[in-house]
Amino acid sequence: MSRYLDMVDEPEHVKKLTVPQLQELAGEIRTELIEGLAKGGGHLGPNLGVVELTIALHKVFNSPKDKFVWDVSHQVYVHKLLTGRKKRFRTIRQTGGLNGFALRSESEHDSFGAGHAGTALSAALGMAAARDKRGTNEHVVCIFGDAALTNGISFEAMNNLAHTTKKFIGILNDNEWSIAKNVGAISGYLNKLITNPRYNQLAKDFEGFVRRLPKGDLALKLAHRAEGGFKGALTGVGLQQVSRDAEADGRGGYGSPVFFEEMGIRYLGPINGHDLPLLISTLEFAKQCDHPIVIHILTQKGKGFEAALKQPEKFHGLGPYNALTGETPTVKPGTPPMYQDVMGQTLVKLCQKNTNLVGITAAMPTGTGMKYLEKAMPERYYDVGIAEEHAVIFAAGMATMGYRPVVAIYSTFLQRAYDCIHHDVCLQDLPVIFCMDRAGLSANDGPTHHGLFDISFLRCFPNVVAMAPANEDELADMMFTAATLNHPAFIRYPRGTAEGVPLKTEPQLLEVGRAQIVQTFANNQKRKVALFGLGPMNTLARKAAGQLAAEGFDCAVINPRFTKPLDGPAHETYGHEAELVVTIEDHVLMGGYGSAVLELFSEKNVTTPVIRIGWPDQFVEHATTQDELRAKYGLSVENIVARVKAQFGEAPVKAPKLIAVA
Ligand SMILES: Cc1ncc(C[n+]2csc(CCOP(=O)(O)OP(=O)(O)O)c2C)c(N)n1
Repeated sequence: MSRYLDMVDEPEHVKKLTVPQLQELAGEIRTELIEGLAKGGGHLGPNLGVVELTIALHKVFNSPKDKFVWDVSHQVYVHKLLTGRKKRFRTIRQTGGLNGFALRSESEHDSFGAGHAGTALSAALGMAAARDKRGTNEHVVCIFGDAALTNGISFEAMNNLAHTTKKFIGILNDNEWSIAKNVGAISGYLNKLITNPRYNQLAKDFEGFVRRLPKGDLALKLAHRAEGGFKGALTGVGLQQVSRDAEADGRGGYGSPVFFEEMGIRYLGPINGHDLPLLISTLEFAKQCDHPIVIHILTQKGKGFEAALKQPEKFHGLGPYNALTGETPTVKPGTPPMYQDVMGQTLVKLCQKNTNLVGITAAMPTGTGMKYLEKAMPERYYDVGIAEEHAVIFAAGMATMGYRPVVAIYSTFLQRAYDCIHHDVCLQDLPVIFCMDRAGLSANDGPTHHGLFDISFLRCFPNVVAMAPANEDELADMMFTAATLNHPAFIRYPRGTAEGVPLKTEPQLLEVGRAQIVQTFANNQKRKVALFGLGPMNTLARKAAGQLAAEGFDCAVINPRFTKPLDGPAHETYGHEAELVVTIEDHVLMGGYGSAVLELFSEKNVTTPVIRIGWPDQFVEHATTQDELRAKYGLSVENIVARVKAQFGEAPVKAPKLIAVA
């Protein structure tokens, strides 16, 4: 039997279907999501939750003229299916395939790119302001989650909203989950709002109202009731209710929409976000509003897939799984641990001995490994929500009171807190320890998630101690060392499994600014090459050294450990002794570790040629695996060997693509 999904490829096809047909389409889309993502993984749970919403949006609005702005945009898979990308859907997050987020260059229907949380309200408001300025009439619809709402930028936008435009539609997609369970006062507030019996009654009245209207009548009725009618009643009830409910429970009342209303934003809801006819009617209503409006919809993350409903955190974003049972492959025995787990378990150990240590995460307890501390010592653990700037300044505050906060944030999300690192931590020289997970390539998430810039943006700040462990054991040593420092300390380590080296029972103190000489020159009269491999790239350096030795080179291998302060003597000595220096880093070349080496060489008059291996001056795309991108961009043993040989005038055995220095 043919499916509606087979007939639907563009928004105009959605518009042609009746509501019952669209309801069937919703089921088919869920099946496509569950089956289509099983092989490569992706953000299954969030997308299963927005199926009806996305269909309703395309039924009611006219994309790309009307603009949809999705916060984080990990929930745009259904939107991709309905906007001409259905045939390529199963390539999502794979090499050459669709990106896992909204991407302006991918489709005219992706009006704003994202991957980081909290940007949608500002971007959408900017679009609305531009529309008003140029005098056109398109709608701007901003879809943001209950966790995205906790982000500071969202509030900055709301503060600015009502006096910037009169025409703005916000959709608060509330599923009560961030990646983990949503935390904090806003989440508590939304919960109060949902459970407030009075407001629920109001939502029901509204549902009844829109449902009773015959098709086509809605706009007319609403136009007639524009000021004194239903909308006014909503506001009135909301405002009145505050004082009454404050008396009722003595704590400031049940939730009331007064928060939004006081911001000048009309609040509507909460309504069932899986009720397609109701969504369609409500969006039609919103279209007529002459006032900024927020529609609060309640959805279920993982709706339609039992396994995802049971484990919303796991199914927020995951790798391959069984499309029937939701089971994921078991980890093969002997697989090295994940860096994030080593960080979390080490932190617990360190906390047991050092009572000044505390852990802070910005809504990523599992991704960063902070969950271990949460479980072991909940009183030493803080989840501040999706609020990286706050996390950093909060840590700075704790540091002034004698604590050693360990802030674990992905490298890419830490960019959000750049000024806080400068102004609140480094300038005051506070001993905050930053564990920067996902530093380096984050292959299938793509450019929004690659953590390729932190060495550059950190090493220009005074007081910084910046490190990169070559393996998991060294990560533990660096965390231990950082806890003894009286300066801001940054440790960068990559996504995924570690190197598989044994962990010492007790971490060891490292000398700050001292590199590790992994292999010194043999002094065997062969051509001397010094390979400086930073972090896990040291494995590449060692492998390249092995191959080069077989081809007539005398190689030294150095593990720099510190990008700031650099080990001046080690770099100088090996720089002078070698005929060629190679630096290798999982970071952009511009301003990175190799650049720091060049600066040092320039100061110390080391004139030996330097080949820098790293990422070029461009945003690197997504791919199925890290290895594919590394091979493409020359972060491979093969390319290192070829470039060394080319430097000495030897043709490479095979000709890999040589990457020019940025
Ligand atoms: C600045 C930033 N910090 C952290 C993240 C990681 N992250 C991605 S989605 C997400 C949760 C979003 O929750 P919500 O906004 O409620 O949307 P839902 O997934 O529930 O639909 C988080 C924390 C991010 N993308 N950006």
